[in-house]
Amino acid sequence: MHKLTYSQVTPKADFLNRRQLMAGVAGLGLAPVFAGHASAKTLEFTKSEYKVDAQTTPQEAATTYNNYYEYGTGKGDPAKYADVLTTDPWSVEIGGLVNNPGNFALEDILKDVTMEERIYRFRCVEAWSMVVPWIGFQLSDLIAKADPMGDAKFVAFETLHRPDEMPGIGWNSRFPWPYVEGLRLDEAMHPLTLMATGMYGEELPNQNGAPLRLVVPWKYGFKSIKSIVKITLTDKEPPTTWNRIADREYGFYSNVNPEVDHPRWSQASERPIGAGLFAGRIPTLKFNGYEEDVAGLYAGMDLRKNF
Ligand SMILES: Nc1nc2c(c(=O)[nH]1)N[C@H]1C(S)=C(S)[C@@H](COP(=O)(O)O)O[C@H]1N2
Ligand SMILES: [Mo]
Repeated sequence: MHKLTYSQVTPKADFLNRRQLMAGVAGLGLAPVFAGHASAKTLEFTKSEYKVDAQTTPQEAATTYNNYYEYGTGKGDPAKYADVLTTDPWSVEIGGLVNNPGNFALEDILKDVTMEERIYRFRCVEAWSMVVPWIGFQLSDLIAKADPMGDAKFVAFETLHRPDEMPGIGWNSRFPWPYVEGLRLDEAMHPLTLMATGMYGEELPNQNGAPLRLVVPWKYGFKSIKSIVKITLTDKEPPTTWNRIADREYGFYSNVNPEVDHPRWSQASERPIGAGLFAGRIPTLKFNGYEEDVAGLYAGMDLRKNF
């Protein structure tokens, strides 16, 4: 038998509202409900207009079925092993073609950004998907502060490389660590592109990329790089980890596209994680449902090659 957790019954946002209500009425202690997430701090944020009309993935599923190869290749490995990561203190080095480079403490970065909850679809290239209530700020806020130079065209991202707190680095020593990703500057500046520090009303669990990860909802999940320590503005397309490993399978753009199959499997449909035993596959949407917002970024490009 499966233990039914609260998040499977009521989406977390409703729960938080109810909790506020109840606290106002009777000050009830609801700590037992949080038993599984006792150490997670709740965050302050405003709700945003970016909210898909779909059933949110249960928190339990989104935090136990993960890809984070620094903690192993099994879906359950990150939840098992990522606890050891030290996420405080944390700083992000911002450099390259910017007028305000520097090494910034995360707490300072977070002082002057607008934190929002956004419920986004999330589609892994492996043909599974989730609907996640992220908490974060627009990457454009951060890049604007860095003040890109005129010749900056791309943004490169790098994950922390700390082998003694990332056992998967040793288990998979042929992998080209550290994990790196990149976006074109206009993609990075798009209002949908989020830097997340939380999900489900709480700080990001380590397995989901604490303390700071990228979320690009119209691209395959591997673009959404976790535990970022370095952001570099460049004039050349930066290398990306999965493209380095298999360039025939994982391109730089990697926009979700049901019409362009992966060389080894179809991308026409996807398996919603945590939707229940009898939930079937659902059709995959072009640009993961964000076509209206982002198709303009790729005007004139051949989307069939734009994998
Ligand atoms: N540093 C790093 N970032 C990463 C990965 C990884 O292995 N290492 N996996 C990527 C992949 S393939 C996916 S699908 C998402 C998974 O995010 P989630 O575990 O929060 O669902 O993280 C992406 N970011
Ligand atoms: Mo993925």
